[in-house]
Amino acid sequence: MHNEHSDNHFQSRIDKGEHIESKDYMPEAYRKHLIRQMSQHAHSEVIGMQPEGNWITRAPSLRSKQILLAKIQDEGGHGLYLYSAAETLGISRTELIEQLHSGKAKYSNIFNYPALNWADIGAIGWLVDGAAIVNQVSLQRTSYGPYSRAMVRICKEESFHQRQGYEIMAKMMKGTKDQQAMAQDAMNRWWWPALMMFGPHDTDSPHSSDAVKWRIKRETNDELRQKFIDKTIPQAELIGLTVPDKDVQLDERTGHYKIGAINWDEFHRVIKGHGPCNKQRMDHHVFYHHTGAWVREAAEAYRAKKAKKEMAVA
Ligand code: FAQ
Repeated sequence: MHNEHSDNHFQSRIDKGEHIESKDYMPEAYRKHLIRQMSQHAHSEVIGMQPEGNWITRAPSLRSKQILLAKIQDEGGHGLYLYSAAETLGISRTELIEQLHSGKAKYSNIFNYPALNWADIGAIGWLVDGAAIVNQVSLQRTSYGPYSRAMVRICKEESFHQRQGYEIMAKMMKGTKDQQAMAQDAMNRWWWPALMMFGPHDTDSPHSSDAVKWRIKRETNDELRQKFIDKTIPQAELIGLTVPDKDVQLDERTGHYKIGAINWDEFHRVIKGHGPCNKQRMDHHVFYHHTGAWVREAAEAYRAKKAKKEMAVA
């Protein structure tokens, strides 16, 4: 059903701050917008397990290994909540994965950079999860009910992730000169890509006007990026790290930090598939998706057998 009356009623529900649920009327463009964003969010969580997974066997202590394992496991779980929430919009998991493999669906720019050493695990937790939280806290108030509820749960786990990363960085900054240099080097490499996670500037963001009108986005790309910058620079200074930006300065009048220009050429190159690790990340996902086909088949066979048994009892 599609008519002007339904669209007006839908928009008035959004304007009143009501949640839209999966069986409620929604314009097709709203549904498509959500499938795009939520599936890309889900893919990011799952692809995001790769750079960190690389360090599980090389974590420097049993404690740090346990913490990293728990964090990565959470990320897999976040992907599952988000795929399930996206499926309530009438698309199957199989289609979503096909879109990832064909390149139709993106995932976050940030996971196309390599995790070269243990300090990178600190930088990922602190900066990448830190940026993710700022975005996701805002998305807790997004207009689509299943997405909003997934975000509430994800945010609780994400704040532990950010602290895991900051603890690693703080510890390294209290260590030897070499450890301090490693932490600074990781900060230098992850700072700018983390700022790009919030997407292009508002003036160059094609999806923002619909997203704001439909309250999918409650704050804009630039507003959220600024929040992250204002929160993170004092954290860096507290442990003795330098922000790799010669133009950064605190505007005493507004209380906000001003930063130098972001390299948008790099951002576009990376999201078009030409970052340092795009090929590696996708090859890995495709390989294990196919290798794991028997697990999905076994789960399906188990489900069918159980359903048959229940039918027999009833
Ligand atoms: N990377 O018009 P806009 C995590 C694309 S957190 C790649 O501004 P929109 C946790 C965008 O898709 C990371 N592509 O788009 C974790 C669009 O292209 P399309 C995931 C990007 O949607 C931590 C085009 O540029 N979080 O995984 C990016 O209104 C550690 C134009 O952009 C989320 O996904 C980017 N950064 O705003 C896991 C949050 N930015 O689709 C493991 C939910 C933009 O037309 C370890 N998503 N593009 O082909 C959002 O809030 C929004 O989708 C934005 C982009 C803000 C990311």
